[in-house]
Amino acid sequence: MEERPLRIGIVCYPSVGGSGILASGLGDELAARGHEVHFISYERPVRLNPEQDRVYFHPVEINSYELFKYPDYTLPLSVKLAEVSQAFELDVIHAHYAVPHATAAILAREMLPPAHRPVVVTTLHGTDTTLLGRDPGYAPAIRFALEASDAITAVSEFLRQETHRLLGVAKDIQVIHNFFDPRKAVRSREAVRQELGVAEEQKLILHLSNLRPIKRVDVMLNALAKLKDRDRFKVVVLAGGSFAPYQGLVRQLSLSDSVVVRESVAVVEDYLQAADIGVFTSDSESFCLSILELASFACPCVSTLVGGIPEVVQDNESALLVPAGNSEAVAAGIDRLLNDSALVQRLGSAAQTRAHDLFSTARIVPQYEALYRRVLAER
Ligand code: GMT
Repeated sequence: MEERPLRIGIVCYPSVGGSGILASGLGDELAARGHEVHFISYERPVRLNPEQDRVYFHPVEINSYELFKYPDYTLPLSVKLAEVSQAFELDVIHAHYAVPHATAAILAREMLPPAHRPVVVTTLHGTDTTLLGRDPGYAPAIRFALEASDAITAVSEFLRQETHRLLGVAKDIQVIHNFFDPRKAVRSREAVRQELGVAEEQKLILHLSNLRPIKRVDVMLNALAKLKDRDRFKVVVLAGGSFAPYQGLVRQLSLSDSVVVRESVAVVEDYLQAADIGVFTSDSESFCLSILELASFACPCVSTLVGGIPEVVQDNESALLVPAGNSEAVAAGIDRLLNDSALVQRLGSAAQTRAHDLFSTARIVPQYEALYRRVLAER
C-alpha cells in the first residue's frame, strides 16, 4: 500500500551555517519526494530553493517591547509553530539545532489540543551540545527539550556520544549523517578562477565557513604564511561571517596578495568546482559539511582531526588530517598536496566515492522519512 505524503514543519536558522544549509537541503528533497514542507524561521533560509513546489515559508515576527532588555524569540516562534501546525495539520515538527528550536517545538506541541499535536523530531548539529551543553545556564533546558522530543538525531556518532556524555540524555539518539548533492554550477571553472585572479598554473586553496572563533582562521592564516613560493597558490575564503577581524593578521603575515575573500556567495558550487585543495582548522566540528561539499567535487582537504571529521573523511585515504591548533602540521599538509598532484587526485577521488556511497541524498533522506513514519506510528 502506498504511504500518504507527510506534512512536515522545519524550524532552523536561516543564516549561513551547516544546520540551516542541511535543513534547507532536507526540506527541498522531502518536497521533491512529494511531502509538503513548511519552513518556520525569522528569515527565509539562504539556500532554500525558490523553485521547489510544496515548500512554504512562514516568517516569525519579533517585536521589541521596551520592557524587554533582550528581545525574545522562543515564545513567538512557539506560537508560530503552533499556528502553522494547526492550520496545515502538520504531522511532524523537525527542529534543527536544539536551542531554542526544540524548546519552542515542545511548547507548540503542548499548546495544541491532543488531536492536532505533531510529533517533534530534534536534530542536533554540534554546538547545541558541544558548546551550549557545557553551559549550566542552558544544559538543563536543552536536556529537557531533548527528553521531551519524540525522537532525537545527531549528525555524527561523535555528537551522539558527546550528547549522552555532556548532557546525560538517557533517551536514544539516532545518528543520521549529513548529506550533500551538489546543484549545477552556474559559471565554468575557468570563469570562476579568472574572476578570483587564480592563474592557470596556480592551485586554488579553498576555505568556507561562518568564520566563528572555533574555526581557528588564525591557525589557517599562520599555516599559509609558513608556505614557501606563494606564487604556487591563491587562497579563497568564502566567508559566511565578517572577515574584517582577520584582515589585520592577513596584512601582518604579508598574505594580502595571496588571500581573496568573497562574502554572501549565491552559488557555492561555482567555487567548489574551481578548488584544488580545501583547508579546515577547526578546534571542534561535529561533521563539517564543507568538507563533504568539497569531497563531492573530488577536492581533498587538509583538516584538523577533531570531532566527527574522521567519520566524513579518513586520514591518508580521502584527506590529510592533522592535530588541532598546529599551524606547522597544517602547512606541511598543504605543502604535500601542492607538490603532489597524484596524491591530490587519489585523495580527491576517494573522498568523492565516499561522499557518494555514504552521504548522498538517496542514502540519507529516506532515513529521515523512515524515522518520521516510525515515530508517528508509535504515537
Ligand atoms: O559551526 C558551524 O559551522 C555552524 C554549525 C551550525 O549550527 O550550522 O555547524 C554545525 O552543524 C553542521 C551541520 O550539521 C556541521 O557540519 C558542523 O560541523 C557543526 N559545527 C560544529 O560542530 C562546530
